[in-house]
Amino acid sequence: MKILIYPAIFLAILSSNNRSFAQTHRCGTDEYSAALLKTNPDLLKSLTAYNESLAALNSSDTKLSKKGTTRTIPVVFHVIHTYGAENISKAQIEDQLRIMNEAYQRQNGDTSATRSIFKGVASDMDVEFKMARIDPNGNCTEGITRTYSYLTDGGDDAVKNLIRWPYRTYLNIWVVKNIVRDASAGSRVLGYATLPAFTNSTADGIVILSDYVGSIGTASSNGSKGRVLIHEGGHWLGLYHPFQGGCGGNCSSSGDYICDTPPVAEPNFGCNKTTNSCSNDSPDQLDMVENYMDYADGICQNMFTKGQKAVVDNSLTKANLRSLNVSAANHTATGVFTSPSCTPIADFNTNTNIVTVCQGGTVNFKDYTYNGIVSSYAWTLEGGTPSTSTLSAPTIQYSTAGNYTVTLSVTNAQGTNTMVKTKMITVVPTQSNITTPVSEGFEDAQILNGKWKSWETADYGWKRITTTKYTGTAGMEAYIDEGTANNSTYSLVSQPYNLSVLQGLLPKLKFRVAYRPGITGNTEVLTVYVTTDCGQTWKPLKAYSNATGLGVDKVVELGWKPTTQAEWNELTLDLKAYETSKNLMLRFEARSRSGNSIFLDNINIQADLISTGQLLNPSNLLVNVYPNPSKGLVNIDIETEGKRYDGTKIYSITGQEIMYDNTLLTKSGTLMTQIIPKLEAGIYFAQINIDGQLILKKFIIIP
Ligand SMILES: [Ca+2]
Ligand SMILES: [Ca+2]
Ligand SMILES: [Zn+2]
Repeated sequence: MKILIYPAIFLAILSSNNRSFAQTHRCGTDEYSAALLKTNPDLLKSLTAYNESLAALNSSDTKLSKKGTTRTIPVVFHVIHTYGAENISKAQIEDQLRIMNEAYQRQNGDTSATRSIFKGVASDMDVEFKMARIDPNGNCTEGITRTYSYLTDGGDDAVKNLIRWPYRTYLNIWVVKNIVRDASAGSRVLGYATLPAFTNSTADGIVILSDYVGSIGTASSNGSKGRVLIHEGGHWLGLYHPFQGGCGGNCSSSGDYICDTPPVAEPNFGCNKTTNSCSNDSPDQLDMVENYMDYADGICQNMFTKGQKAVVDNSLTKANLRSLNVSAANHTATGVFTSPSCTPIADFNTNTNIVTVCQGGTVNFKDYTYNGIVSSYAWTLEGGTPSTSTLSAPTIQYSTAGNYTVTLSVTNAQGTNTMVKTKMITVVPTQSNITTPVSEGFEDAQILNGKWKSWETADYGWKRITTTKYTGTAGMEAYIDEGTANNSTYSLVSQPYNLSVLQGLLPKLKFRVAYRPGITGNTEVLTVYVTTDCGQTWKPLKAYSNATGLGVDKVVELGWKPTTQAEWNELTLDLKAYETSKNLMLRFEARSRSGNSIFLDNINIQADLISTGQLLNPSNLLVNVYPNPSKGLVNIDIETEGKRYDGTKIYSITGQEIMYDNTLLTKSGTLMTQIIPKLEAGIYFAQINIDGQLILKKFIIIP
């Protein structure tokens, strides 16, 4: 028997998938395998050797008809989440394990649905999957880890760097919200696996969508019935798709290269039991849509075959494939035949996942503890009322503005575990003491330690940098490169600002950005949001792409940084709708396209009433308004540095011009003093005009 399986099969499948199956859900294993081969040509040798080893296998070996020894595979589910629905329950994961074990031992409830033409080859695989009960550090585990990371939005293989357990010991299964391995619109990759021939210590295992794990919870309505992981498990154990090699008369060089599974021309979707996509197979059989390794609907799939079992047996008896995973020593190491009670692992968030609140508001905390039953909770809530709690889900009031740490300790008979979230809760003042106009140049090295916040603290995302800036010594970079997950987002959140002093003065947000796309036809996106309710809701003001001012539509090398001021754009947004807000916050959200960083600097909130000239940075020239507040006259000292003085306009808080004066009253060298006569009690702005440039100063007249 000569087998000819070469990487071309993966490439063929790739193009075939893109052509025919763009609108549906599918497995990403072929695409993934092709990508691995491309980046590591050495794998070809391993793949060829593996495929040739299949040649010795015989689907009709009589021992395949007998019940053999059950091979137990220790598994761990790594749930990668951002406290959303993708953080699936233990019950849903256990439901998946039950479904897998039934399928791999032909104990599934629908074996009777296997057509009589295939009943004779249907087979028990003698495989079971059991939760690891000892983790790599020797700690007690329930076989589920939970990791908070935005990579769940489409990190694909990047999630494997967040957490992995040794691959010869455990089958690693990463559960994610989204897999972006599907480049074609409309299709959704449900999962992908590493074939035994491609096994390596960093990538080995299965990635699966959270809402396709099991048949309950978030997977209850999609019809997959837990079959996706059965299918991916088949790949992990060495099985190919029945359409892998296409049609052919020789069963060992067509289809999945197994003789009791008819070759299939292209993946079968739905559940059409009359399909015969290959007519040159010998003997010519209908497509086995019941097979777990095709793409038919979950309700349609109900069988593996003896020939497939021969392949799995091969994988489970070779040390370079999967035999170490099912060894007795490994069962001891992973504790799969024990069922200890474990110390719980503390985990929590707010129940809305929102971590900002207005001064005086309340926060409801939610318990996400896992790995064991909790007998007692101990919360420490800095800045909160009450400041401690023994409830599982306390409601806490925060009355003073600031950033506060939350700590949860959980205990049972096995022990105590503690999670600390440093400065987790931001309490926003009702009225910010940061008045506008304001200019933020990110010069403060500590700016991200309590003033501004970078929501995602991963390798990627917003960082203060001194290697490039528009002015001063620092700016901000939303760090993105070719390794950043496509569509992952990173948010930079401002301090609250009191805009009300600019009421009537047409407040504007102006800021500098620098960006160049790293990939043709693909642009990162910067979206600016505002909130007037302390971050409970965010309103998008504008999403900037290359076409709308983010950068220049010229692809540059990856890793580009601006080196001159000319490479920065100034963008302006109208804030008139928010002019009464006393605690307006801004959010700059960078969306990755796996290309280049977005740079940000010089964020200004300022009045736009002044229509001519440029608002001077008040620190450039000495301007002193006094007394302020005043019961009568107001003096304005101006150090003109010899420049021309063009007078001062006074505006009311609502933006009406009250007076204009250009009479120099006193002068001493280059210092002049303008006197403003007594005005009615209220808030005013003095717009000082020096050599065509303008300075805005607020002053208050009290009765
Ligand atoms: Ca076959
Ligand atoms: Ca056929
Ligand atoms: Zn597949």
